[in-house]
Amino acid sequence: MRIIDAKVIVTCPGRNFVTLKITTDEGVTGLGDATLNGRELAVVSYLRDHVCPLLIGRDPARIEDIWQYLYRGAYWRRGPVTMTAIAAVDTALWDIKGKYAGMPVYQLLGGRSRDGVTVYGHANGESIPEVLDEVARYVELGYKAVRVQAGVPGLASTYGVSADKMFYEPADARRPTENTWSTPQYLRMVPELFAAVRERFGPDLHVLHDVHHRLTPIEAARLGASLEEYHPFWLEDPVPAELQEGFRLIRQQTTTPIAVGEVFNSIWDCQRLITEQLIDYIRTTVVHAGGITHLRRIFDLAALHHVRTGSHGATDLSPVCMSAALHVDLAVPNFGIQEYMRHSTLTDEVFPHGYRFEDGYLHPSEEPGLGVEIDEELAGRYPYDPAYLPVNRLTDGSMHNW
Ligand code: EZ4
Ligand code: CO
Repeated sequence: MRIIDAKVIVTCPGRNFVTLKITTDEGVTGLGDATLNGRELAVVSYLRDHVCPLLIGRDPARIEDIWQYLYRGAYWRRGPVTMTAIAAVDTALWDIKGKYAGMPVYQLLGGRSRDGVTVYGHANGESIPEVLDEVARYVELGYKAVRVQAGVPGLASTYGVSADKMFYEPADARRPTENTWSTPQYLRMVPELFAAVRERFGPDLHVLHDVHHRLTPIEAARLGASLEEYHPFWLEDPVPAELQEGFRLIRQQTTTPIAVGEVFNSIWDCQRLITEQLIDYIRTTVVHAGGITHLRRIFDLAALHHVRTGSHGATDLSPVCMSAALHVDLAVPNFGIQEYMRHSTLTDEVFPHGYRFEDGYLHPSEEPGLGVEIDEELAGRYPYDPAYLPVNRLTDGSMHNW
């Protein structure tokens, strides 16, 4: 079998998605997500100009060899653009292998380790009572786990809070929206939010929260300690992780579980965090961490060190990535939880897929491969529309993490 075509498809059914489609001489096709929110066209060029020409004529069955060829062969290793491009190729090749074998991809990864994939949804609101009503909506839908994000009193807008509740979309403007940030006001609000959620929903619901990289280690330690009595499922991205050492300080001060990794691209970004047990959940995902092949490597390292998985699953990760993530989630021994932000109906129409939500769990498709396709005709009707993620400034105007 040989690869005869590798095509990059850019579409914007409400938000931008980049998809790689690989075709073999036997007419088997595979898809890989290549979406890098706010920087999409860099990956498009990396694939179109530098990777697709190298794929033609290769044996698509040699997934590991092609991964190594693209990783080592670039000379310039790692980084979000490179690793997203490699991920797209890798994911498409797993899709092809599954179709060729006549099996869903999770079977090729060792078969199911569980009945379904526990997912968490996003409840958000400007005020705490508004968030509680949103949590109720998710509980009603059957979710066992919910992430809670509330507006910070005194600040005009905050990460994680949006008007469109079910389809949160932060990349919302042609120029980055400017948000304002105040750590003291935020640190007062979050324990109040958790107290209110526990009071209304009791002890069983899994409650998560995303700090989105906006604290220092000592601030995160204080927040983690102040939430312990409400036993959060996890505190996500408490600090930026370029300095992996920073997590040790948090760890020494609180038993609140820590999750990090949605912006990581490789095992090297989390090696120390995992081997020194400085985190509880690793959030790397298929599209931004080198595909199924590399993600599996990260998750295996994590399994050795009592770290469980909690892959990123925001709306900017396409249904192709979500399908791939579910196959990995179903198979790995150390699965923890999967983020699941629903895609819009239009996105689901552009990417017809067989995975389904039922009673708090997602179930991957049983079709051969990943069980997701792209309607190219429909995709073609929605051309690329540039959109940026917001930026954050402190009240005095200093740039901060968004
Ligand atoms: O801000 O995916 O946990 N989820 C998140 C997301 C990220 C977006 C960035 O593109 O942090 O909402
Ligand atoms: Co996050």
